[in-house]
Amino acid sequence: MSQPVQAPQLDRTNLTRMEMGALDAVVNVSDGHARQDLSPSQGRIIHGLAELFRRAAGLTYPELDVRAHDAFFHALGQHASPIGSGRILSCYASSVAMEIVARALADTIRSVGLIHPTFDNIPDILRGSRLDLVPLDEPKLLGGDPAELFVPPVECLFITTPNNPTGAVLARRQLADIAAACADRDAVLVLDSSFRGFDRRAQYDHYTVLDRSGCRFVLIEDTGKLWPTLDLKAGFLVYSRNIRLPIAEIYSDIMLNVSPLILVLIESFARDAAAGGLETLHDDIACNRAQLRDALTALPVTFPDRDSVVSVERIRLDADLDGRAVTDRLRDVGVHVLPCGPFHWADQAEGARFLRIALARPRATVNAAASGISSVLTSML
Ligand code: EGV
Repeated sequence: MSQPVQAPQLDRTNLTRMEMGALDAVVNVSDGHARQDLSPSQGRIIHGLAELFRRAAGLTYPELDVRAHDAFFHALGQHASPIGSGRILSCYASSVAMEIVARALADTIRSVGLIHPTFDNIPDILRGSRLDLVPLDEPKLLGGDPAELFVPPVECLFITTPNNPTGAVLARRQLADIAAACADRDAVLVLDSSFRGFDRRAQYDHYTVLDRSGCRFVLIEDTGKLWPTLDLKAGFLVYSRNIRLPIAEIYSDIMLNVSPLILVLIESFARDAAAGGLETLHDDIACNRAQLRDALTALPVTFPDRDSVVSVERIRLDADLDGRAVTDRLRDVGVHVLPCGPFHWADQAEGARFLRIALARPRATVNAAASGISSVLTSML
């Protein structure tokens, strides 16, 4: 007799769908978007929004685009970025930039070495363009011999730095060595630096290092993680002169321009960041991180990313608890966090004991999350 067959459904849950489920939560420390309060000087920028709108309407798009690039890249130490060259393409979001890069890579490239773990929409986007992925373990990537990254052979390396969720940063020396290894092999080096604004150690001038190496490179930069602008943001897709990939062509399949209003907003927030706003942001994230760690000291958890200063924090469950089970129980009490399994896109079990907590939130939200985590863990032990 035939049974009604439960479709052997692949688990299509991904991190973003969990984040969507948290958008109406009482305590949402799920997504990595910037949801903290505006600082006083940021509040003044927003207060002047009508004037910004007039300025955006009165200048040409290329002018506004270059002004936003100039303010943003210089604020984050990227002084040798190709501002004004036409090789910085503004996108609605860094994920849109990534989709464009993936499609361009697929023109001539099959195999991509991708940092492991990392946020799961990156492997999903790359696989969407039928690229074959080889996991590159973060410690090996950030501290090992670059030659080993090409065993098995890959034609492209994709590295998120600072990484999400670990906050680990690719140091200048290692970047130079990896870029040289790519140049030797004519491989493309793609960096996703969406979280660099949080970490001074990631703000050395990457473009100087990459230009010197002569490698083919793509950088994806992001304004979206830093400032609480209600997701008014842009991703910037930057590429080397020698890229030999149809990036500009595919960009034009997807994008004409971003909103001029968003460009003037980015310019204003970037100038504020350069004039002390970045330090304020770093202090606020550090304070939220310290509050979270302090609130959980009595529990059997550890914080594996001791040096991380990005706007997310991993928690390791040292008791015999599954991250997914803890996430579910937390959701029942209105606290939304991410389980880390899906970040380990090639081996989810590796992430089973970790949770990720977003820190770009008002202090009260982080404190509420900490007390929810504390009581749920206590009840599960
Ligand atoms: C993070 C959400 C997308 C992503 C969030 C993120 N996913 N764009 N499909 O923006 O760390 O929570 O990167």
